[in-house]
Amino acid sequence: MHMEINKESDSRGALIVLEGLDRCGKTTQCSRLLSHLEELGHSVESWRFPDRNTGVGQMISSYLANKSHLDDHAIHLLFSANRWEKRSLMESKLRSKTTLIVDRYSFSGVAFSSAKGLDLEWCKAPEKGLLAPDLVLYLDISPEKAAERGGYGDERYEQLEFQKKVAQSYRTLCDSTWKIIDATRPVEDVEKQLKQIVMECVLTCQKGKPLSQ
Ligand code: DGP
Ligand code: NA
Ligand code: NA
Repeated sequence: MHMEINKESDSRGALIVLEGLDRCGKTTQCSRLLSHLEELGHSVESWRFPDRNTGVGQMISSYLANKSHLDDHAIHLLFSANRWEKRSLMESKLRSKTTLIVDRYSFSGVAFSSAKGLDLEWCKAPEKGLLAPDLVLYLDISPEKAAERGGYGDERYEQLEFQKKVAQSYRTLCDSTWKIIDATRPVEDVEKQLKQIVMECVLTCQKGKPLSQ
């Protein structure tokens, strides 16, 4: 259950999250959405999690590159901490009317860790209190198709068998508020569909949809 933390009528930026398997096309779409909103004169930034630039982010990056090994619970909490360390900046950006297009958020945290077999509720707990997205766009592609796109790198999770488990976790997490986008369609078609949905959300937040956590 989300809790509202501002009054109706405060105009603000929108918190828009893109989720999906590795190689689903999120990063490309985030940058296209960013340019589109900029061209329309909106104040907008594109963010991503993990944010590898912080101290915690560097530990995550080293883990993903298989340069360090951490207990599954410990890395889960680091990913979550990486979102927590950006929370207050996130809130001030939104309140100062900047829209944030975010490449991965809490759902990645829960989907990837529960795919390893960690308890779902345990995985969700540290995410409680982070800002709730105004829109979750799920770029839907089968793990097999994503793998065919080529360019799984050599990071820890970029393996077909594991991605199949992640896809299953996302199916468990997904609810009726998510917009499921067919990510196997041509990039321009996906882009067009995303722009429409995003604009609607940006306008609703401009009009003063309450911020929740
Ligand atoms: P990306 O920079 O989007 O390619 O993400 C790096 C990898 O880390 C990718 O395989 C997805 C995974 N990931 C992203 N967020 C989380 C998280 O919060 N928890 C876990 N366990 N994995 C995550
Ligand atoms: Na990746
Ligand atoms: Na993350």
